[in-house]
Amino acid sequence: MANNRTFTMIKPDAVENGHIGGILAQINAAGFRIVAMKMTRLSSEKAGEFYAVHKERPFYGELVEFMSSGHIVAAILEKANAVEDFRKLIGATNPANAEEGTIRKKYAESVGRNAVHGSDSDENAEIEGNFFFSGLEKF
Ligand code: 3AN
Repeated sequence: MANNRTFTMIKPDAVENGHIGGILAQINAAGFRIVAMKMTRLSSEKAGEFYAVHKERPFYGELVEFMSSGHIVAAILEKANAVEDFRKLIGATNPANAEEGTIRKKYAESVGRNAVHGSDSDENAEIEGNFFFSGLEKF
């Protein structure tokens, strides 16, 4: 199968709790190549834009506040079947339902503070990656 790409963020909870290294090691061990990566912080305006698809959901305000509360690490990852395999690696949105050994099972605190983001489709991976990275920043 041809390689394709997904987009991830290590969220403020995991950055603050010192899990950048552990999460990146698990991502590398699972065979993903890092195409682009940066540590940054979202303003509430930018976080709102990134999560605009969830605007009508009851947790939107909480999500935007949390995602702009601290630093995040954004990255584009490449591998065969990247989107689906990465979602398996991170586990269910709610860590209480995530399988043993998944990133969210190990590092997430709750459904809101759930350590990592993973794109849900090839199309969104492209949109989300382009939200953070220019063509000159992707390798
Ligand atoms: P996923 O990130 O697993 O695709 P989505 O797309 O349903 O999950 O939700 C987007 C983000 O919104 C999640 N990563 C999580 O941080 C947050 N979220 C989802 N459900 C809730 C909830 N019930 N309460 C607070 N935050 C939530």
